[in-house]
Amino acid sequence: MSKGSTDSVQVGLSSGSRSDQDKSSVSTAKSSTRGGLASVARLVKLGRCKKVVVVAGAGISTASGIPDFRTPGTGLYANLEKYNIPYPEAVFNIDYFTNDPQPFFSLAKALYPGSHRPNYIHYFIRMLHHKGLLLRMYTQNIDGLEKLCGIPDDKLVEAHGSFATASCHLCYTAYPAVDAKHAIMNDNVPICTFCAATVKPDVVFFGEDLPQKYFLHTKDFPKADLLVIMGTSLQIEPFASLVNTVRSTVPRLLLNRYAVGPFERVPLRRGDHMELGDLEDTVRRFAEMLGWSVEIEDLMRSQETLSISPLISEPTPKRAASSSSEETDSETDSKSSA
Ligand code: CNA
Repeated sequence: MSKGSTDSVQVGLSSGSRSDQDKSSVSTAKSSTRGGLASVARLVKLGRCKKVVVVAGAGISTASGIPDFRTPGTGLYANLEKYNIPYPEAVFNIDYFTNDPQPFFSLAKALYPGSHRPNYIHYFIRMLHHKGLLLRMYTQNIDGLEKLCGIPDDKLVEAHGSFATASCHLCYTAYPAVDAKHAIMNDNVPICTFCAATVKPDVVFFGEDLPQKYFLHTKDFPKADLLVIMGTSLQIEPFASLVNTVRSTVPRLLLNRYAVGPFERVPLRRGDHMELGDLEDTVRRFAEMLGWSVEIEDLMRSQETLSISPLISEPTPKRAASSSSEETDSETDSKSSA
């Protein structure tokens, strides 16, 4: 991962951007515009959407018990007093980290993959792949739940990095991720063996480059025939602007608690749809409309069996509700570097 060029993560629209709380009154009025979900479900059922791009954020993981950034009351930004930092974004600021890595390490302990399970929303996206409809998922999340639910590596762009690898924040020398995790979880600071600076998981901080894979977007977004945006406030650039790079005729569906980004516009752009409310409820209704509910439940059961089996050392893990298409899915999975 190259770092130091200009294409870096930064908080977009810092002046004039509104909090989720501010948005709630506006959004409620617009929630039923254009029949949202049903229109898009109809397009999918008609076979009009075969190259679906999903753009996601922290809101897809709140149902797994991981707080997002900006939800008033429960979001991490509302609960940062314990980290003793001057402003919320400091926790992901690389200069701040250089001086004091503790706030990030404290947060990392809570976010490290291992203590949370994927939820229905993750499996819905996996089902899109299973049906051969997922062109790519672009996630801002660093919790690793997309991989854990079985979305293969070649279908996934973790735009803000992950805890799967670690390196020195100064000289970028690679450091074993498992050793970094062990140190952080035990309140120690992992130290670079080359230059003795602090090691950090390869989560992208403000001011750092996005992973090379992120640039797949230049090919994917012009090809997409449906864009689904889920659980993000679209406040962080350059990620947020991706949603404006699909062709103008391509339907865009926002599933979120509040209207965000271009969906705050009144009237909505032709082809834009949104369904506002609790994301898991919405996704369950979407799955129902598509006739996928039973398959998703089966997929969840089989995947949970698979991922828990190694932990309990079952020699031959049994899979519930295996089907021929599931086999195809698994073949893809095995190619994944995850
Ligand atoms: P954000 O700014 O906190 O926005 C989340 C959005 O999701 C908000 O608009 C919420 O209203 C919405 N939302 C939350 N819960 C629900 C729900 N149950 N139903 C419907 N909508 C809901 O987070 P973004 O992802 O937009 O910001 C990008 C940051 C957040 C990335 O850099 C991440 O690394 C970072 N982050 C990631 C995680 C994670 O990996 N799970 C957790 C917290 C923050």
